[in-house]
Parts: sequence; C-alpha cells; structure tokens
Amino acid sequence: MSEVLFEIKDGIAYITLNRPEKLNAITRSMALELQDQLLVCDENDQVRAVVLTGSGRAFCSGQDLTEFPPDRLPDFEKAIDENYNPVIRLLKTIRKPVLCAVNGIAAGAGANIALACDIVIAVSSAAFVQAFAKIGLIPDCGGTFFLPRLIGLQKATALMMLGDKISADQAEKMGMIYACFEENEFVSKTAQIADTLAKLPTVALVLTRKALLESSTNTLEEQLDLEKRFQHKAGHTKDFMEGVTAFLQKRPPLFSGK
Ligand code: T3D
Repeated sequence: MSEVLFEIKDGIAYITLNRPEKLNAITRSMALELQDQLLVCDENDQVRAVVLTGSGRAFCSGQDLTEFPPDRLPDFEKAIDENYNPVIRLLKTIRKPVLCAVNGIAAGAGANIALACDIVIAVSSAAFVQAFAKIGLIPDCGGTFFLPRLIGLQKATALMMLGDKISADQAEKMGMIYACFEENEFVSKTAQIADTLAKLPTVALVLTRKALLESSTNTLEEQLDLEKRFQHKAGHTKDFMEGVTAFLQKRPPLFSGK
C-alpha cells in the first residue's frame, strides 16, 4: 500500500498521508512521495486546489522516529535538505491553493507541514504538538517562521519550548488555524472549502500567497511596489476579464484558473 494516497476529483487533488498504524509518521520515502505528488499538482492543469490530510485517527506524528539509527548520529542536514525543506518550499510555491484538513493529531514535522499550507482547518478532536523539544530537537519544517507569525512570539516560544498539546479549538482561538469543525461536518466542510478554492481565480490566489509571504520581510514601500506588480499580473489573466464581465452581466463568474 502506498504511503501517500493521491486522487484527483472535480478539480481537487486529495493527498492523504497513509501510515495510519504509525499515526502517519513520515519516512524518507513518504516525504519523497509527497514531493512528487505536490509537483504533479503544480503541473497538472486539471488540479485547481489541493487538500492535504491523513488516514485514520491522526494527521501526522512527524518524523518516523524508528528511522533514526540507534547506533550512530542521523544525518540531519541531508534529511532536512532532501526530505523536509523541499516539501515546505513546494507548499509555498505550488501554483494551486492548498487546504490542510487536519483530521487528528499533528505532531512535530506534522504540525509544521500543516502550518505551511495556505488554509488550515481541523476536526474538533484534533490537536497540535510542537513535539521537538521533548526529544532534544528544535522545530523545523518552517515552524519557527510560521508559528510566531500566526500566534505571536510569546505563545510560539512557550508552545515550542514546553511542547503543550493544543486542541483544535484552542488552535482556532489563538489564530494558529482558520477553523475547527465538529466530527459530523468536518468532511463536508473540507469538501466545501476545497470546492470554493477550486472555483476561484487560481493565479490571483497564488499571487496573494506570495504577497503575504513577502510582506514578512518587506518594508511598506516594497510591499506597495510588489502589490502594483502582482496586480498587473492578476489583471492580465483571463479570470480577471471573466470576473468583471460576470459582475457587469449580473451572473456568477466561471473562472478557468488562467
Ligand atoms: O532531520 C530529521 O529527520 C529530523 C526531523 C524531525 C522532525 C520531527 O518531526 S521530530 C518529532 C517527531 N515526532 C514526535 O516526537 C512525536 C512522537 N509521537 C508522539 O508523541 C505520540 O505518538 C503522539 C502524541 C503523536 C500520539 O500519541 P498517542 O498516545 O495518541 O499514540 P501512540 O500510542 O503514541 O502512537 C500510536 C503508534 O504510532 C505507536 O506504535 P505502536 O506502539 O502501536 O506500534 C507509536 O509508536 C507510533 N508512532 C507515533 N508517532 C510516531 C510513531 N512511530 C514512529 N515515529 C513517530 N513519530
């Protein structure tokens, strides 16, 4: 059975981490498979939105700790360079919006991969744990970049040092995730948000992500200039023409993602 399931349906690519008996702990082969599937989503014009989720009761428990050799030091630099950082870079450059549907516990790299997605939702029984300090590591997968920007430096520091388990409800309240849904509506809400994303003007969404990302290091002047350049690009898409035409014709727009 594949460690990552992949399905494209109605313009939405569903990527499902699939080692449920190990709470979808990430092996090297799984990380490489995830990269391949994100690349397929990037290149396939049929895909207008991506959903990342997990099989079974967990979203992802982070690095598979059984892959650490007991008799020698792991090659962290190689693992991060080859397994993890490419996933985070892909999530931030892929030309499709990515919804992370956190269906259960998200720990370590699992939590931070979720936070690198564009929109993060979770089922009410899910939880987030920055598990790294508990095993003597530091948070990776961009967690030290994303978490303080989402919830502030103080809370991020505490969560990362103490390794507290945060419920989905708490995560929503502190701004770590977009929304938390009850069990009975989680799957339908996931499909609904993914469907909305898949019908929006894809190029504008991806430029929006890039603009937000760059805002964290830009000055206001640089950001105003970037918005001008990105608006020029968005304004030259077919979807912009369609959006305005549909508005003037008083009908819903039919965006093509072009
Ligand atoms: O360069 C590099 O490679 C470094 C990168 C590091 C990135 C990281 O992600 S470091 C952090 C790694 N993750 C963790 O430390 C979390 C470890 N897991 C846990 O703390 C707990 O399992 C959870 C809090 C996530 C869930 O607890 P619970 O009680 O619901 O489940 P459990 O009983 O602990 O786990 C169920 C099974 O999954 C169990 O297997 P078994 O005994 O039934 O055969 C457990 O060993 C396995 N499992 C859970 N997490 C991992 C794992 N197996 C391997 N690796 C795991 N991360």
